[in-house]
Amino acid sequence: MRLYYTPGVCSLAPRIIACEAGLEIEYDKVDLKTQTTASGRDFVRINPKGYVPALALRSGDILTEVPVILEYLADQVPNSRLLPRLGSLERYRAKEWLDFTGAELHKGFDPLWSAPMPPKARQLAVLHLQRRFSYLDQCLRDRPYLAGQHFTVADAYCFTVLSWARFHRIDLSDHPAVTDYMARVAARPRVKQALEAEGLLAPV
Ligand SMILES: N[C@@H](CCC(=O)N[C@@H](CS)C(=O)NCC(=O)O)C(=O)O
Repeated sequence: MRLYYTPGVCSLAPRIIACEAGLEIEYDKVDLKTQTTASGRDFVRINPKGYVPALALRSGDILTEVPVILEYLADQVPNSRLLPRLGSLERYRAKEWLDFTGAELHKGFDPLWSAPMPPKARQLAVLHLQRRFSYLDQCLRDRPYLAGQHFTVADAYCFTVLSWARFHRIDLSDHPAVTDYMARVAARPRVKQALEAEGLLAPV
């Protein structure tokens, strides 16, 4: 398999899961501006949607969309607990978190990437995100990970998206359970491995 990625963006989530699951994957870096890959491929021919991540399967098929790629990767290693058993309520809970992360958090950040942004519009976008963070904070007060006691694909995605708060200078100090959660996930050895591979670990 080959993952098309850009450092630090949402494609970090599948890399984290590949590391957590011990999957052997090739990586090809995408320059989103030029739509070319480090290996010289035309990315639009790989994913006509023009965004990362895209996962090339051994069959030659291409999978896109973060939640789908994460589910596919977790299902390659069914005993890894990265997603609960297919058909169980716990599986739907984990998918509920995946969808919340995609639709409410990931897309909540979208307006902030478009520069320049009028201050009022930025303020509204941040306020909207802060409401979602408050909900997240309540949920994380009684459990270490989104879906319960075990780290799942939803945590890889949520951690990746929440890490953008620092870049956008969004204060998370009103959400202590969220900041503890971020530290907990960042301390996982395989998460560190993924961050290091994308050059995202701050020098000590
Ligand atoms: N719905 C897509 C969203 C992917 C997405 O927003 N990717 C961003 C990086 S986080 C991107 O490549 N943006 C470049 C663009 O849209 O041109 C998914 O779940 O994979």
